[in-house]
Formats: sequence, C-alpha cells, structure tokens
Amino acid sequence: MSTTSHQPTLPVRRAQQSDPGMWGVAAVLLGLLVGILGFTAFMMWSDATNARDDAHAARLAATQNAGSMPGMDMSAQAAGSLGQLQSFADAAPANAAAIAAAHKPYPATLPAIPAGPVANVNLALTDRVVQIAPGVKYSAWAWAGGAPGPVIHVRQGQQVKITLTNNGAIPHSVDFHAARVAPDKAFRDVNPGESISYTFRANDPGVFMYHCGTKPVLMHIANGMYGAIVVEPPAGVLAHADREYVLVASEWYLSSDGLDKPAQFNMAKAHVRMPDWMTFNGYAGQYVTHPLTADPGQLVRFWVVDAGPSIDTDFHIVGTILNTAYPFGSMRAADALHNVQTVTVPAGGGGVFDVRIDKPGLYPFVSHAFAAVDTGQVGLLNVGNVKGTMSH
Ligand SMILES: [Cu+2]
Repeated sequence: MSTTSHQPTLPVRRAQQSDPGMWGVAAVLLGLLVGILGFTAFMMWSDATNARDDAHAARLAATQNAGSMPGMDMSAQAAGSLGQLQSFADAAPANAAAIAAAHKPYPATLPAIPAGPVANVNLALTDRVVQIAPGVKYSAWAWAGGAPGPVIHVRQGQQVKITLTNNGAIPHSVDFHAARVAPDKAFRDVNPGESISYTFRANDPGVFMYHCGTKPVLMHIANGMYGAIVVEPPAGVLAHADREYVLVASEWYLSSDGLDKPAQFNMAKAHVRMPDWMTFNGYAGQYVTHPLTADPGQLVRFWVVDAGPSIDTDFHIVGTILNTAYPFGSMRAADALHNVQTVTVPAGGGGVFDVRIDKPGLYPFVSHAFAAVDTGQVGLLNVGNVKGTMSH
C-alpha cells in the first residue's frame, strides 16, 4: 500500500490553496472529510484489486512453470512460493481408456496364510518405473513387483521372518508396524546390494502398514516403499468372510505429468500435501475398470491400510452401510462399530470393514474426502456380476 499513501492528501492540498478565513477553514474541513472518505473507498478498492492481482499472478506463475520442474526440485520450497507448484492431476494420453482396460490390476484378494509356525517374507527393493494412472509413468523406489509391496498374510501368534534385500541405488530399510522390536536394530538402513533379516511374533491382530523408514521418510514412502500385512485372529474370532480384499491407499507427488517421460518426486508438493494422484493399491481407478466382485448376501471384508505419506482415508462404500467396522484395525469386538457410513483410516494406520450387500449393483468404494476421488482413490465392488460401469 506504500505506493498509494499520497492519494488522500490531494483534496487537502487543493483546499489549502483557496482563500483564508471561515470559508477557507470550512473548505479545509470539507476537503479533509472528502479525503478521508475517498481514502477509505480507495483502500477498499485497492485491497480488492490487489487480491485479484495476487490470484492472477499465482495462476500465471503456475502456468508459466508448466513442465519446468525437475525431480526433487526444491526451489519453490526454498523460495517459500506456493505459486511455483503446478498440479498434474488431470494428465492423460489420448488412449487413456485403452491403457486402463489393458492394465493388470494389483491383486487385491487377500492371499492365503503360509503354513507352519514361521512365515518367511522375502522383500526386494528396487528402483523402477511404475504406472500410477493410465499412461502416467513415475520413477519409483519400489518393490520387485512395484508399489505397493506384496500383501503379507499371517496368523496371530505366527513368527514372521523378514528378509529385506536392497537392490536399489541408495540405503533403504523396512519398518513393520505389526512388530514390537527395537527399531534401531531391526529397521536399520541396508546398503545397496546387502540384506537384513529379523524376526518378530505377530501377537497383535489387525492390518498394519510396512514401509521404508530411511530419511527422508516422506520421500521414501511417497516413492512407493510401502505395503500391508494382515495379522488374522484365530479362526472363529471374526465372522466368516466370503471375500476378503486388501486396499492400500496412498498419494503421489509429481515433478511433471509423467506422460512422455517418468515423473519424479516433488518434495515441495509433498510438504504442502498437494498430491497429483491418490490411489488404492498404487494405480488410479484400477478397480473402476476392473471391479472387485462379490455375490449378493456375501460378507465382504476390506482390510485397509493408509500408507499416506500424509493424507487420511475416509473409507466409505456408496449405496450401503458398513455392517461392522474395526477402527484403527483394533480387532476387539468391544472396539467394533456397527452400521456406520464412513470411517477414517489415518495415515500410517489401518481399518477393517465388513459389509454385506443384498442388492446386485455397482458399489463404489472411496475415500469420501472427495478430492481423493477426483485424483483416483475410487474403485467398484460389483455385486452380482452386473453389467456396465460407474464412475463416482
Ligand atoms: Cu527407502
């Protein structure tokens, strides 16, 4: 406002140039009044104009910086300028629908529990390009099979032997939320080309996140280093489920649109929680084109982990109500909720949801924080093998 401070003095100066005496004094007072009113009006107009100019400048900066950001560009963060950040949320090639149809969806069906007293889990980390949406490529730090890592399913009380091999270019590690172990030993960094093994007993039932815990953790998680482990209570504790699916929710923060060449991680966007894509099991909308299935009246159990790194998942199934919810993945009957619409799964946490749907149809499952749906965190449960599709 400093450039406009001279404005209110103009009427005053004109009044002071008139004849002295009573009329002169009146003129000065009148001039002051006009000046004050004028100044007030000017300030109001000026504020509105500046606000519009600021918004315009931010839009202009965002447009002008299209595609100019290399991976891990910290300049916007260093400058503290959010005007540097551009969303690539709607990027899609012309043949996006064909790519989505040809995409092999991440297997959401809960795998069987390995037999015997020990579940041997072999995990391999690698640098690889993954697709996170139709035609959108991303240079991930991920697992042998991509991101998320494999779903691990064990029985409560089973020993779990983790062996992590680092085939990537930098140190990594693996932190299991289902474990009660000294993290400075079990979750320590593993150098490229090396392995680490540790064992824990899965005494706590639920669905838990696992992830790389190497600094900066935000970047290692956002780059794809996460997965889910289901620790199932002994038979008979939970109602028998006819279908069981595992969903891992996560966000992707892109340096470019990823269409011509793979996008990389953008730390500035991750810091302000401005994801370009949000997904279930690593790929936007994959269960819209390839729905999960159930028969009418079956009990369907969703084991949901929110890998984040930073945004909660508000789990909801359109067209029905969650019969039983185990918030935070606590499997105690006393902790369960019944007949609720939406339950939050926190970043770094889990939730288990039982639903029984009688009427055939297409039932979208979403994070009901709807920006998540628009950026890909949506799928369909096809009950009764009905035809057609639905995007929500
Ligand atoms: Cu890592």
